[in-house]
Amino acid sequence: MARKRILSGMQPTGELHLGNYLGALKNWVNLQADYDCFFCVVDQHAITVSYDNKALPKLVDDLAISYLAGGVDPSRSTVFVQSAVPEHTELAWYLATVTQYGELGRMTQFKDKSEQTGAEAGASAALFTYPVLMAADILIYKATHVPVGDDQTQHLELARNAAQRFNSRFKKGFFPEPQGLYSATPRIMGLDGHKKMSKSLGNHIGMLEEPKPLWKKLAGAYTDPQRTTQDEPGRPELCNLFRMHTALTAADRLPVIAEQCRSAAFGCGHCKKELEASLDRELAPMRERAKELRANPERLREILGDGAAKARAVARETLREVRELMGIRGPSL
Ligand code: AQP
Repeated sequence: MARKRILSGMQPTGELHLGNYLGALKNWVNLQADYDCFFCVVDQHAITVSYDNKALPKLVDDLAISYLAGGVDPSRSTVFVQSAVPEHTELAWYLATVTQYGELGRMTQFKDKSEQTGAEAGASAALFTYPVLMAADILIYKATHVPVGDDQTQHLELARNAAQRFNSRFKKGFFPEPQGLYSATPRIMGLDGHKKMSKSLGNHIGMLEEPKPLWKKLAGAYTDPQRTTQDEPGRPELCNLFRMHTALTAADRLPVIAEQCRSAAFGCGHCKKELEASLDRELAPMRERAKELRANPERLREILGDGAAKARAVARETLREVRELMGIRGPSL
């Protein structure tokens, strides 16, 4: 039986942070053993809000380097850039015909992002239809599973609805209804504790951050708001840093750290020092791999070129079938 297929992507909007890594990328790496994986850099999503066109190409390369440095293995997974496979945008148009305007209006990410960039009415139509392109990214590979953080749950539901409607209108069972695959830490909060960790909010620790700035940020990070002094007991189950420990620190240390917090045996500074050590164990090899990849741009071009060729072969075939089902002539007819 064919292996189940995964598609996931991230936007080249800045350095990856611990939320992206613990919520999604670490999960991608683990899933490579059991799934046929497609991982893309979604550059066409990044242009839905104001962006720097001169900086974008480098951001795309940096993000691909982060995928590879984080453990995505191009000999097992297909790694590519979204715009290298133009079939995504054509399928998005077809899926827009089976997506409801009201559904798009309910997307909370559209509301959040349009607020961040000004008024909703001034937001681009591309930001509004972003989830349709995301549905196309997934369905063009007939992916069965999508590993993401929990902020993507609503978008994924829209992709499932589009698949269902397309199938019931044109061909039963044509698209799988993609399911989310969530890591054990599907939501990492920002250093300020108020919103999810986000590249654009500047409340993050970079995945490839050097030890000194990393510690500076960690030292100032928000923990349990009720614990204002070291003598007060903490609530690890509500603390963002304990959540990070669960993904990064040895399992036998977790009950010990939790108890030290609850009993106020140690303060948050102590807990942060142990987290710093866990982070360094995990991130130091990634920083090394990223340096090697940055020094070898030809290798990156080769990986992305091979990935795009593999992805395109699959995408072309899906699109050929879609056009045929929908009665669209397309370029080859
Ligand atoms: N804080 C988070 N906790 C857990 N998972 C997260 N993800 C993002 N933030 C967190 C997951 O990372 C993947 C890539 O996200 P994206 O690049 O598509 O954009 P995003 O979700 O909008 O991430 P950012 O950092 O918030 O980017 P900006 O600020 O540019 O919009 C997704 O799987 C997401 O769930």
